[in-house]
Amino acid sequence: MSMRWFGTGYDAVKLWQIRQVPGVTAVITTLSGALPGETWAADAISALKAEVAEAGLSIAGIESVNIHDAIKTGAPERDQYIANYITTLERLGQADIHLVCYNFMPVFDWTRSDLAKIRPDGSATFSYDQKIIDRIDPDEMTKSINAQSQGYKLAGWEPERLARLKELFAMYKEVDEEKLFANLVYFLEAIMPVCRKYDIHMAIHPDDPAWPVFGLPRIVRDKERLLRLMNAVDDPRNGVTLCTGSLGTDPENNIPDIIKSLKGRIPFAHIRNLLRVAPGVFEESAHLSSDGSLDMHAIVKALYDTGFNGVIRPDHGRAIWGETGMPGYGLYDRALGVTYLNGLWEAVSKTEV
Ligand code: DNO
Repeated sequence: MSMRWFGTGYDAVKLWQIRQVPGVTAVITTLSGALPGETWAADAISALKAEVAEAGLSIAGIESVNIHDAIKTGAPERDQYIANYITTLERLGQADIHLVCYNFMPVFDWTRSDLAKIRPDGSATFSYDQKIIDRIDPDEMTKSINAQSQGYKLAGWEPERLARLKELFAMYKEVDEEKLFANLVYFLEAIMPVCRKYDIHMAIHPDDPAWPVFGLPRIVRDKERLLRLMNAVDDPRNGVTLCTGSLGTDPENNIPDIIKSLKGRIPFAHIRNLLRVAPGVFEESAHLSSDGSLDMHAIVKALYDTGFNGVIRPDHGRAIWGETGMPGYGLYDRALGVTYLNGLWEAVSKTEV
């Protein structure tokens, strides 16, 4: 059981606080200042490791080592960026880090229309309404997300990269689903040797939400596409971050069934609930099954039944109890999520069949 931590200077939550959440022994972290495409310095990785160890925790994995758009679009300079990525993986492997989460979403990482929707209980949460997204352009959405970030750098929303939005969209003009898929396979094949050498499990994060946004292709969003990717590069180190909150946006996705079909290929799980309000409209609920649309017991049970032994973390939390901080990543609601997930895991593992 782990929690995500963005690093000193980037995260309002402190390592010592995470250390006190029952059952949490590790963090999922990243070099928050690194831009996609950069090679990570070995001493920066060791400093991060030492800081986490100093707090009595370990690094369970990296979320994320982000992928440069040249790799996603298959631009001529992709090989250079893949070489940089391989160097970063080598250095992570040498630092005894064996799990890397990444995504292959064009231009944007996760998308939401509101980062502080007030729920009936007064908590604030992330929400999404396709009608709102359809009314605004990508530039407006970027401005709106950054305006709601409370001064924090949000993962995937690097202002440096998104300042070049028009250029980014132009890069994807000729990239459809098939091309994006082929570029992903090209990337995975190129990095598999280093992953094998250091036993690094790559865990692709599903598209969030699980459908195309702003006309950009999305290829990691349902069972069929996930299995196609697993078969295309059939190595256990080509795996999936089972993110229930992302896959769960599409009511057609049966998550326990997806978990079963991905047996052995899920090194990392983000477990979170959401409430589907109407087609294309959802909000992030508390983790509890009864608060949202997903059956969290069935999800945890499917993980248990398939022998899941990877890293698990709660996902976004609502802002509760007056906490201020990075939207989605406060301490309180995520800690409640941990406790609930630990309870489910204990119950499932002690139930005789
Ligand atoms: C948002 C996160 C994503 C995720 C990336 C993985 O809160 O779920 O930013 O970390 O898509 O690369």
